Amino acid sequence: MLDLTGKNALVTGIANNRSIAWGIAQQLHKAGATMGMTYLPDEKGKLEKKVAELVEPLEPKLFLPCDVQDQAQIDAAFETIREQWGKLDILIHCLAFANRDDLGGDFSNVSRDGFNLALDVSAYSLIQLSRAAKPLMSEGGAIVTLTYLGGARVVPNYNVMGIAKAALEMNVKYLASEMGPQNIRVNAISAGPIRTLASSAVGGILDMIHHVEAIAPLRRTVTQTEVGNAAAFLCSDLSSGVTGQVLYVDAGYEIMGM
Ligand code: NAD
Ligand code: 0WE
Repeated sequence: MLDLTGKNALVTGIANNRSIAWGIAQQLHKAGATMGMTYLPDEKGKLEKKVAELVEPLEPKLFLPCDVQDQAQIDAAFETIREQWGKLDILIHCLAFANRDDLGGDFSNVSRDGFNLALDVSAYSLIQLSRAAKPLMSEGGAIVTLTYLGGARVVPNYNVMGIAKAALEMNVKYLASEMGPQNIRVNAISAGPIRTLASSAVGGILDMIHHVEAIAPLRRTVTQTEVGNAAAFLCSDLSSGVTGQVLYVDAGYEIMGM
């Protein structure tokens, strides 16, 4: 049985009710996990208030600001987790960012700053969060991140985010190797395209979704709930022998060659 009772779970990356992180948080909560969330703080605190209202039904024990570009915020968040919970069992890394201008046009036009930003927020952040979580995962743990096919194949316009996801997927393997002896498992879910705040800001996402609906073996796209269920599996004892893997939750699209 999928049972996460007694497990403390920290979920990053909830921006609204379409966020993949929200789908994951709901399924972890349903499986009995004790919930904590982090959010990206904004100047006026408007996002913070909206996200706080959204997550309320999951009775979060922790709700902490965490901009991964600010190591001090990560340190403060994990210090609070240490004080309040003592141990952490589950970490969900569900965030990415690149300059909008870098998600289109000629790939070779990406600037050094744009490249560094995408890799910093979208790939290095998994190392930062895993490093902070490691001493708190004293009874073992599960770390899950979100990736996309564009990190393994060329997807038009995904551009610098593809390089960031390639780095992220390799981070998963090196972290899994380092942390395995402490029974911390590290895996990624490669989700098919889903309409979210991040993906909707990208031109042509609907066309991509229609393409997947035509080609994928299941003839549809996947939902946040389906990604959440896969995450719950990867965070539970049902996957106790699985680490360092990329699990495609994409209605089968990845297997197709034509
Ligand atoms: P989303 O916009 O709901 O989530 C992105 C999150 O990243 C937001 O909550 C945002 O606050 C957070 N974020 C950005 N910069 C940050 C920073 N500096 N510090 C902390 N948080 C920051 O969109 P989503 O589609 O749910 O994306 C979540 C993850 O899923 C991303 O890693 C994305 O690459 C991945 N993914 C998305 C799809 C898709 O089609 N939507 C497919 C595969 C993988
Ligand atoms: O990882 C992503 C999206 C990541 C993303 C989106 C944005 C839009 C707004 C990162 N940074 C930004 N910055 C912004 O300013 N996905 C997997 C969704 C996605 O994005 C694409 C896709 C798909 C699918 C971009 C081009 C092509 C396909």
